[in-house]
Amino acid sequence: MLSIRNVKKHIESNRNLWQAATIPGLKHEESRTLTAVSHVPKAISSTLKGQHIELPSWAFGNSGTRFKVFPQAGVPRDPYEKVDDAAQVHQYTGVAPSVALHIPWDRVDDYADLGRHAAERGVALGTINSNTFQDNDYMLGSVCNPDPAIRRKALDHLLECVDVMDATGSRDLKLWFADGTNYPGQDDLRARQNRLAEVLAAVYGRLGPNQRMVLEYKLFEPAFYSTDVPDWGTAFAHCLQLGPKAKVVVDTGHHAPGTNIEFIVAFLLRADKLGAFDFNSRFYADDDLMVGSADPFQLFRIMHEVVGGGGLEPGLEVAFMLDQCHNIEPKIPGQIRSVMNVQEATAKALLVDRTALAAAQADGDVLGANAVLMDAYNTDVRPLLAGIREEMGLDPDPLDAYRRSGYADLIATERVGGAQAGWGA
Ligand code: RM4
Ligand code: MN
Repeated sequence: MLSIRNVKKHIESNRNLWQAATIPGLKHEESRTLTAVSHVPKAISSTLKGQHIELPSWAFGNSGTRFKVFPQAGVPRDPYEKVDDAAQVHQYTGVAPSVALHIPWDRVDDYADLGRHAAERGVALGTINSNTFQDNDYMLGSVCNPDPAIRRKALDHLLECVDVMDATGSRDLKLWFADGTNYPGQDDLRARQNRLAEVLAAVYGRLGPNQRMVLEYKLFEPAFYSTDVPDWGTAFAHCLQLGPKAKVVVDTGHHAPGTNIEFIVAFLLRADKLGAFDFNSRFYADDDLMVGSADPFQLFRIMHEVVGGGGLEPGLEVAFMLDQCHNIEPKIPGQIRSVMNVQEATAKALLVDRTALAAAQADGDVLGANAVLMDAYNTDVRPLLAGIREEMGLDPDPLDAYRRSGYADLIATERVGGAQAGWGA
């Protein structure tokens, strides 16, 4: 068992050095020696080494708000170049070995060829994201639209996505529906649920034995009055009715302010219905900022529930994905930073002394239990992760290694001409 005690002992014995680390000018190398990998149990370091964080292809394309998209130099022009950029993130972090595609943004003639290209770069194609929100026909909804012909069109797109999964070998189809209404009375809320259930059942029936569908909910936007899959309860109820191959996606930006997301995570894990995360940060609504940037404590609390619920164990098959947009920051370093933020939250969650926590909880020791959690959260795990990277043959500082590689200049010089990718290509 850990660990936090050992780490604490170690911190104690290095108190002087530890304090010195806060003095400006101390070299990275010196502070890195503070919490060495040797101070945590093997099980923790091997879990961290085996972590799998999936990257979204669209994070590498141009994005912005409805007011302005600021293009960046070197942005990919096609899915092949998006895969190249995603592979950079994996090259320097070692824990981002797959990239999710968005159809039709990432439509190619030959998916097997794109898969080979990814494999050559050391990554795999991951989750297939459907898109039923950008066609003129979908103004009043896609799978919940009152017009059966439009529902059929949406269903055909979802079935096409499963064809893509067959070609790419992807396990998961991610469904997010922009469906909803803007005005009371605009449509029949119950009828829309029936339409949704009907389409979901048709897609579910098309899934192969090793394929799953993961259903994402979102409180509002683009619809402002009612949304057809607005919360985890609605997604959970549909998934429960569909069967074991249907699970819920928790996008961390898709809740009302103040929602206890870790409770949702704990609940879904307990019910074996947590399929995936879409990680990002929000201050206000669905901001799609870098995960762990707005509220690292919340991310830790989520990862604490993941660890407690066995969500990091391979058998549970929870997909950890990023769903972000880098509107003003460079995209590849933005993804690297995000992966590191998830790693840090995971490491802290793994450091929680669960035996001490359980004992304090059983004793009704409110402050003691809280202290166990806070001890783990307040541990600086950066030296530990740097050491783990070194053991994996990586540079301990992924962002600096990427910067030194010159890749950003290379793509800015080489990727001239053509249309830069964005939401729509
Ligand atoms: C949605 C949702 C989906 C993502 C799209 C681009 O808000 O989060 O996961 O595919 O945005
Ligand atoms: Mn999402």
